[in-house]
Amino acid sequence: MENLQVMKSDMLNEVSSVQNMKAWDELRVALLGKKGKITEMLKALSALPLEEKIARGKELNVLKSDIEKALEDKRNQLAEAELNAKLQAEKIDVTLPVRPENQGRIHPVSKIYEEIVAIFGQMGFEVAEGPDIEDQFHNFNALNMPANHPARQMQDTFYIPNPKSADFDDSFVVRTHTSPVQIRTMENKKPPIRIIAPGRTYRSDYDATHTPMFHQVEGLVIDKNITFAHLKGCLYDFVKAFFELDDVPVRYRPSYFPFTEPSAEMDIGCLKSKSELKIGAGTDWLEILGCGMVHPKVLQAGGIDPNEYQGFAFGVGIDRLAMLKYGIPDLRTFFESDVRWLKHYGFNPLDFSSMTGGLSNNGGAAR
Ligand code: 2NL
Repeated sequence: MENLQVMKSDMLNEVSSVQNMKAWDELRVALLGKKGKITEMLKALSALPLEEKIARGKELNVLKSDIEKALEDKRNQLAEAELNAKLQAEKIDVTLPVRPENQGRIHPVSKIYEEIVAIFGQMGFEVAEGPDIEDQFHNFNALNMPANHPARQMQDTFYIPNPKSADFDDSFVVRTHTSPVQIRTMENKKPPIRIIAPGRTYRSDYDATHTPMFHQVEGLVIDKNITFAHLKGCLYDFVKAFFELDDVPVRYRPSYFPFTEPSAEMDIGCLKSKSELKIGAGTDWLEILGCGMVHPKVLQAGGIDPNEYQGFAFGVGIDRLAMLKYGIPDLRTFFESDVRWLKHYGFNPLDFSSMTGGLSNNGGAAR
């Protein structure tokens, strides 16, 4: 009968010289499979006399379990080597620059948003944010727009039912402007207040210059002795910075908003021709934004004493500014997520907007 010690060391040598999973499996079958070497030896036990059967059986079982253990260790070793080889082969250098054809683009609305934040940020304004879904107090009542005010009419405002109340006055709205953010700021902060509230707003309207979701920035300044002159100076500086011009003719036309008194619309000088719109020169005027002195009732609704404090506020459409600054004719294309459109009108993500490093960098879209 074969010497089991010699046989075992031969088998262990075979196991350790296996190079891959295929060879490993073949060896496992050759040793422990149905017709494997060890299996055959175990089968042969039945022909032996009892004494020998017991002694040889013990030895064979030890051999079998040692080989099984060696095979298991080898399998783990091969699996680890295989994984390492795969990781090595699939290694990518994440520090490499993106291929130009795969590079993302910054949406014109995001670009204008960044520019506006940069301009007002340098003037000392903070950015305030609030919920898109509002109660009617913050969206309407606090802004001197009581129930039955025409602006609350169903055709403009998207209402959301209140599951806890059947009373229509308790229903919510998706905010029709970012003013409720400013009401919430007045409720929570003591003057002086200097904030801009940029964000999404919603009205039921749809054509080349109106989409049901659009973007607005409102600004609010509240302190002692704030006058209309502060408003004019602030907005004049804003339009010069925004259009990147040393001087821009501006004029204010009387207007009406429920939340400001007096109210005005600000125009800037421009030249309109068939093919072009030139900002900053010429005999035409272009409406840019609405503004005014905060109505005493609005200050009161925000918990601020109008006998002690005054404020000015303004509101400007971000999408409209983007259309103007970059010559984009149809607002609806802003929200179609067409990658070709974004490639054409979008901006390089690495061109940050700042007041010291150039607002729009290339003076236009990076193409
Ligand atoms: C426009 C006009 C405006 C405001 C928004 C405002 C907010 C508070 C108090 C007073 Cl909390 N006013 N916002 C004021 C004047 C005009 O927006 O045409 N926007 C596109």
